[in-house]
Amino acid sequence: MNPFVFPKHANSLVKKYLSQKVCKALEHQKTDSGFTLAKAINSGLKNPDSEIGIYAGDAQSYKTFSLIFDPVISEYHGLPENVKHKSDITAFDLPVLDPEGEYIQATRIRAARNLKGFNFPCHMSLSQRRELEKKFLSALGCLKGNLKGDYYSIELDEKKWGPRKSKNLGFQKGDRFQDAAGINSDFPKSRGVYHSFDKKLMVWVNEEDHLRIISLEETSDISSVYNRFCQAILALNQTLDFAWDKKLGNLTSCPTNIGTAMRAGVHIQLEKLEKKKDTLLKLIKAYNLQIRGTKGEKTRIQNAVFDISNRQRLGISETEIIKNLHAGLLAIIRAEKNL
Ligand code: CIR
Repeated sequence: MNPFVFPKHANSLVKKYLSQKVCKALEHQKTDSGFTLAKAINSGLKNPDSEIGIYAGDAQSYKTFSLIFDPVISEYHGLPENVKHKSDITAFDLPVLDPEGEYIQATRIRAARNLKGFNFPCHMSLSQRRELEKKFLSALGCLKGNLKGDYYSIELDEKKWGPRKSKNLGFQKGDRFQDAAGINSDFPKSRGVYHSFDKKLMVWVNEEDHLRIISLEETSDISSVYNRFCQAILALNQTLDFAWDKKLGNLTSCPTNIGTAMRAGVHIQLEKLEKKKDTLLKLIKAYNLQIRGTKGEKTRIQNAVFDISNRQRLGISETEIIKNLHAGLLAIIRAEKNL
């Protein structure tokens, strides 16, 4: 008998692929750091509306529990199981999409990174988080030029102002999916945000992944945002050794983020296409993009402002993602203008 009982109406990928046979093969397995199948799938067990429902507790989870991770990855990323990942983080120029700012309000690129040899955030003790925070403080302190900035500890900020008044700088405590996975443990201890003095580079420390590196601007200049992103990643690569796999690319807590671990997107106001959802969805599909709510994942669309970003992160390079996003947004803006 399968010892894990998923909610009746759950429709997650983990429920779909955790057959009795797979369960039997994995239920007593552990990674070297002690991560188990029960911990990996707790989020899917507790949240009937999980789409995926599984998190990795360390880099080795992807190998130890490959019988469940591989089919989930294959279905989510829509790729054959034996695909090899490729990376290309090279700055280049593209025409500005919406120079008058009629549609695009902001552009943001983020990537997740986890340090090689350390447990991932759903499987970390406070002392491990403290050790990482120290390492990251020193690595971030080496950033130069336009990337130079300050680190704000959420822990100290909340101590001073209380959780409600803490500025948090966009860093939120994880949602109930992340909570059930264990990502929120000891929050807000050892959590923090680095931001460059011009506020165009942010780095979240000890969130869903060890690092979330974010380049952002309130413009539609994708090249400028991407070029800063490349600069930051390449600079951090000099001092930090990130968890990487030949086949899966960057290894992340959530299997939806592996590969480039990158989400590049815009906030775009599409008043006409909002009333022509079919046309918008066709374009989204054609360019392999995805729509999220105005305030992030699993939120509503407000004032016709869509968060549009790349859907594919595995088996495609960072540079290809940017070119594809640019082409897709051009087509979407053209369709909005023609309506
Ligand atoms: C879930 O399983 O639904 C959540 N843990 C979120 C998964 C990542 N989000 C996404 O693919 N849109």
